[in-house]
Amino acid sequence: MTAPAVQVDTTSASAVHIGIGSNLERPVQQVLQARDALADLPKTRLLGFSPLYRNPAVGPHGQPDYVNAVAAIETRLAPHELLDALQAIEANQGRVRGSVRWAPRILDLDLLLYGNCEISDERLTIPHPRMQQRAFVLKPLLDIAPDMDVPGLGSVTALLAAVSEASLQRIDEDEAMTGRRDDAL
Ligand code: A4P
Ligand code: MG
Repeated sequence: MTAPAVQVDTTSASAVHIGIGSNLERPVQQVLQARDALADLPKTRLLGFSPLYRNPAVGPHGQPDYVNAVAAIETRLAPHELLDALQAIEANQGRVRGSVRWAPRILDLDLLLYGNCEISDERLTIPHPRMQQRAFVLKPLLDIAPDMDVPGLGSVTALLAAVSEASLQRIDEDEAMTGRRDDAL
C-alpha cells in the first residue's frame, strides 16, 4: 500500500491562513459572505479577519478591480479536506470555473499557509506558490499576523518590502460592514 503524500496530525488544530478574492457580483459582499462561511466550517474556528483591500486585477486586461482579504482560522480539517471545503464555498457562492486563466471570478479561496506544512502534489501546493509576489495577499496577511514566517521564504514583512503595495486601497470599515460601495460598481 502506498503511504499518503501528506500526513498532518488533525487530533490538534492547526493555524491556517486563507486568501480571499472577488471581482464579480458585489465583491465586498462576496468576501464578507465567505468570511461567514469559513466561520461555519466544521472542526474550525475563525481567529481573525483582515481589512479589505481594493486593487487592480492581475491577469487579462479589462476586468473589474478585486477586493482581497485574508482570514486566519484554526482547524482540524486536513489540508485536502479543507481544500474541498473551500471549493464547496466557492461553488455555493456561484463561482463557475472556465478555461481562461485568471479570468474574473465571484470568489477565489486560496490556502496560503497551513501551519508550517510544505505540501506539493497534483491538487495542492502550500505555501501558495504565488503569494510572495502579491501585495494583495502579503499586506492583509501582515495586518493580522505581524510576526508570520512563510516556510522556505522568510518573514512576511521582508516579502512585502520586496513588492509594491501602492495599488492597494484599503476599504473603510463602514463600507466593509455594509458593502455600500458595491452598489456603485
Ligand atoms: N491549488 C493548488 N494549490 C492550491 C492552494 N494552495 N490553494 C489548485 C488553492 N488551490 C490550490 O485553482 C486551480 C487549482 O489550484 C485548484 O483546483 C487547486 O487544486 P482555481 O481556484 O480553480 O483557479 P485559479 O484561482 O484561477 O488558479 P490559480 O492559477 O491558482 O490562480 P491564483 O494564483 O489563485 O490567482 N488579482 C487580484 N488583484 N486579486 C486576486 O485575488 N487572483 C487571481 C487568481 C488572479 N488575479 C488576481 C487575484
Ligand atoms: Mg485560486
